[in-house]
Amino acid sequence: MKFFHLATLAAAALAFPSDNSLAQRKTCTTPKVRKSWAKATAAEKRSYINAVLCLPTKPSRLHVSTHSTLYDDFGYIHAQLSAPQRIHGEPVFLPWHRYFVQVYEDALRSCGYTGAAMYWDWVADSAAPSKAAVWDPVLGFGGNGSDTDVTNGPGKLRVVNGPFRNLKPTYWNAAVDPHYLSRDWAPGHPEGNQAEMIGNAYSPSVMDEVNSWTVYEKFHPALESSPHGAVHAGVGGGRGDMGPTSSPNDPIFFLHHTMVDRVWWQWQQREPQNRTFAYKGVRNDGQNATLSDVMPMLGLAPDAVVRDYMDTKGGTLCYTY
Ligand SMILES: *[C@@H]1O[C@H](CO)[C@@H](O)[C@H](O)[C@H]1NC(C)=O
Ligand SMILES: *[C@@H]1O[C@H](CO)[C@@H](O)[C@H](O)[C@H]1NC(C)=O
Ligand SMILES: *[C@@H]1O[C@H](CO)[C@@H](O)[C@H](O)[C@H]1NC(C)=O
Ligand SMILES: [Cu+2]
Repeated sequence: MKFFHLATLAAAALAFPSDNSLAQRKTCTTPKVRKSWAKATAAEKRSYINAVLCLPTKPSRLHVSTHSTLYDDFGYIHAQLSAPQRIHGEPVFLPWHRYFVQVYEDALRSCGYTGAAMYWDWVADSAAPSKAAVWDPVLGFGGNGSDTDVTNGPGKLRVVNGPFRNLKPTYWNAAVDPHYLSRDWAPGHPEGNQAEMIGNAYSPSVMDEVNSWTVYEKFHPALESSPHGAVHAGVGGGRGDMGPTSSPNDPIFFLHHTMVDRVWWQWQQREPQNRTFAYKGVRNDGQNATLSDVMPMLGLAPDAVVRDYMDTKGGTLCYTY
């Protein structure tokens, strides 16, 4: 926006939380622009993939298992924070995953990546998710797992193509269980009116319903349950890494969650004065959620306060879509 009406400024001042206390609010003058994978250049994709492949060469920040690396820290803490459940099924779902994606982007940067996080626009691909550019075997994440490859043993379908075919995550849920990256794309059931990879649950018409909610306490659960959950189930199936609580094992997790974040950001942008700091609902411990709630990151990064992750161009964040 080039200029602001006085009235808009006044409304923003009113909506801005009075107890905002972040010690040093940085100014965000040149936000990074997060792109769709399908629209990124080949050089950008290569650079992203190479940074992902560098993560397993970096030491774990958590040192909880002798096997694990910085790559594994993400699956590990996501699993730890999911049992008991502290990051899903409650209002913190959106800001916690926004923070988590940022921590990952910063980790990629420590591996030489200079771009921003990227997203998989699964709404655009919902009619034929298996054909999406993100699954490209050269400039993408590889495809469905194989049910003939036996290197993983039963129960996990190894991804045998693409740059991540030799990636070996350490955890499955919270247990040490080294295995090759796995996927089990849900097949369609035409007779049950279900599309391949459950694409019918993240179609444009489903998104219209999600986006029609005007308050956070309705919008958040609608986004988390159907589109978000269906992408996990559609990619992970019963025998893939996107299913269990260690789902950040699959590098597509971060493109999925950047898309979830983009849907939230677009919703916030529709009425920025009212929605940037809109945050409401009941926590899993029965208390009402507040902007002062703390988001745990278990040593991978500092714990953070929800308020500082509501505005993608304020607090510690500086990006847009
Ligand atoms: C993914 O692969 C598994 C194992 O071969 C198969 O059962 C499933 O139908 C495949 N999914 C899709 C959408 O092709
Ligand atoms: C914010 O919400 C109020 C009350 O629901 C509404 O009257 C107003 O139009 C909204 N402001 C903007 C900028 O949309
Ligand atoms: C949560 O807030 C509502 C009002 O919005 C109030 O009625 C309820 O008692 C609060 N619950 C708790 C546990 O504080
Ligand atoms: Cu999650």
